[in-house]
Amino acid sequence: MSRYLDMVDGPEHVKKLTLPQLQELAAEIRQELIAGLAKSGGHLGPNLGVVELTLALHRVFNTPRDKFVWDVSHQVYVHKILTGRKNRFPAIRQTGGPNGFALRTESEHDCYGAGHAGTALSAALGMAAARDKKGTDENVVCIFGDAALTNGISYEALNNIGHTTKRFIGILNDNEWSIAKNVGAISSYLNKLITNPHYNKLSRDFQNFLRRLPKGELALKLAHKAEEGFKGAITDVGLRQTGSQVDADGRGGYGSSIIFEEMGLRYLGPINGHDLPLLISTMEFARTCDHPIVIHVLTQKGKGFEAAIKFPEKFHGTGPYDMKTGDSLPAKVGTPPMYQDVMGQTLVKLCQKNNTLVGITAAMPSGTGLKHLEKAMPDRYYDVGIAEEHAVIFAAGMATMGFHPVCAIYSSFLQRAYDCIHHDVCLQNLPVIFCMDRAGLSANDGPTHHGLFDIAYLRCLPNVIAMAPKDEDELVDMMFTATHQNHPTFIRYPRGVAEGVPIKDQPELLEIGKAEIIRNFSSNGKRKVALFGLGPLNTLARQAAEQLAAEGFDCAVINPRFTKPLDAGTHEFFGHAAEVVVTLEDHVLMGGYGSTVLELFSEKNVTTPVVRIGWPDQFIEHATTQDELRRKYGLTVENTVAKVKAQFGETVATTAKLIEVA
Ligand SMILES: Cc1ncc(C[n+]2csc(CCOP(=O)(O)OP(=O)(O)O)c2C)c(N)n1
Repeated sequence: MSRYLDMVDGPEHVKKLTLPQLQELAAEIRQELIAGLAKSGGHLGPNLGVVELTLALHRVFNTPRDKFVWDVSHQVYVHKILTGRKNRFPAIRQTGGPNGFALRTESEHDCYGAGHAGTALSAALGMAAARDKKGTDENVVCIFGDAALTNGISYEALNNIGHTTKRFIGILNDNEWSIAKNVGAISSYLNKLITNPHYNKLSRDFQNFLRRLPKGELALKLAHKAEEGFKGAITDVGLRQTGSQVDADGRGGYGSSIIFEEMGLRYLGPINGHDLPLLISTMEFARTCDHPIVIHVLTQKGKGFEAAIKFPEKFHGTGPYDMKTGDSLPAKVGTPPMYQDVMGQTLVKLCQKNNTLVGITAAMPSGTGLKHLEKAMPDRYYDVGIAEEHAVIFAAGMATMGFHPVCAIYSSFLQRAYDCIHHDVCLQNLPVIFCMDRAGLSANDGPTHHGLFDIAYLRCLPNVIAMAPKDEDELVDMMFTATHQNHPTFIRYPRGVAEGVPIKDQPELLEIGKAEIIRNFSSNGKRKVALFGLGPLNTLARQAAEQLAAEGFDCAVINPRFTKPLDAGTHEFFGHAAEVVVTLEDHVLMGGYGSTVLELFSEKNVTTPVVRIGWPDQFIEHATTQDELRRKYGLTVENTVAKVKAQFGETVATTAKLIEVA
């Protein structure tokens, strides 16, 4: 049977369908999402929630002329399907397929790229201001989730909108979930807006607008009915937090006012985000508004797929799953633990012995592994929302009072808190511990999520101790060691499964700034190569050493452990002793670990050639696997061996090509 989806390839087709046909199309898109992502994984729940919303947007507005700015933009799959990328959609987040986020280079319908949360309102306001300056009349529509309202930048934008433009359409996509359950006062406040009829704002002029539409009265009645029904539905399935509701007293903390209206935006809603006719009418109304407006839309994360409704956190961003049951594919027996779980479980053990330790996450309890602490010791656990800057300064504050906070934040998301690291933590030399997961590639996500810059952005700051474990056992040692320091301490480790080594019962206190010699020269008269493999690339260093040894080289392998303070003595010693030094790092070469070694060698007059293996000075795209990208960019045993040989005047056919990119 033919599907409407087969006939739709651009927004112009959406505009031609009747309402019942659009509703059919919504169901077909849901099926496409559920079936497609079962194979590749991806952000299923968020996208199932915005099917009608996205259809309504494309029905009413005209991209690329009109602008849709999506916060985080993990919920743009439906938008991608409707804007010419339907055929490529099955390869989303895979090599050569569409990126999982909005990407300006991918389509003219993606007017603004993202991947990190909280940027959409500011970017959309910038576009609206530019439009006003140019005197053009395109619509700018910003779609942001309830969790975007845990992020400070969103308020910085809201503070400016009313004073900057008269035409701005915000759509608050409220499903009450961040990745985990949304947290904090704003979440309770949104709950109040929804559950208290006092706030319901299907205002008089909107009602008049609906009445003027053909069959307007009917639409209005339907709107109310649908809304009531939806409110009932969400209460029934217990999606809303209860308790903590306070009486209205006028303003502020006990607020009875609508925050958006106080900030100069008109507020409309809440409306049922799965009611297409109502969504369409509301957006048509918004298009006519000569005042900034926010439409509060209620959606259900995972709608249409039972498992995703039941387990919103798992299906926020999922790996492949069984389409019928929603079960994840079973891990192979003997698969090593995930780094994030090692970190989370270790923190629980450390907290049990040390009362000064607490864990802080910026809305990522599962991804960082802090969910283990949340479960075991909830009074030592803080989820501050998508608020990395706040998380870091909050940690600094606790540290001034004798606590030893552990901030678990992905490497790429920590970038946002750079000034806080500098101004609040390092300048005051406070003992905050940073556990930076996803330091390295996040292959499916791509450049917004690759954590390839932290060595460079941290090593220039005084007081910093920065480490990278070669395996999960060393991660535990480093966490233990960090709890003994009175300085800002950073530990970077990669995404995903660890190396599979046993973890000692008792962690070892590491000497700060001391490298580990894994394999020394055997002084057998052969050509000497010293390989310094940082973090997970120590494995690569060991493998390259084995191959080089088999080909007539005398190899030493060193685990640097610290990028700051660098073990100057060990680096200098092997720098002098070797004929070629190799540094390997899962980080950009520019400003990274290899650069640190070069600086040291320059200072100490070590003139031995240094081959640096790492990521080039460009943003690395997404791909199906990390290995593919490593092969493409030369972070491989073959390229390492070839580059070493090239230093000795031996050329290998593939060397030249790989050197260009590595
Ligand atoms: C700066 C930053 N921190 C953390 C994240 C991880 N993250 C991705 S989506 C998300 C939750 C988004 O929730 P919401 O905006 O309400 O959208 P929903 O998925 O519920 O539709 C988080 C925390 C991020 N993308 N950026």
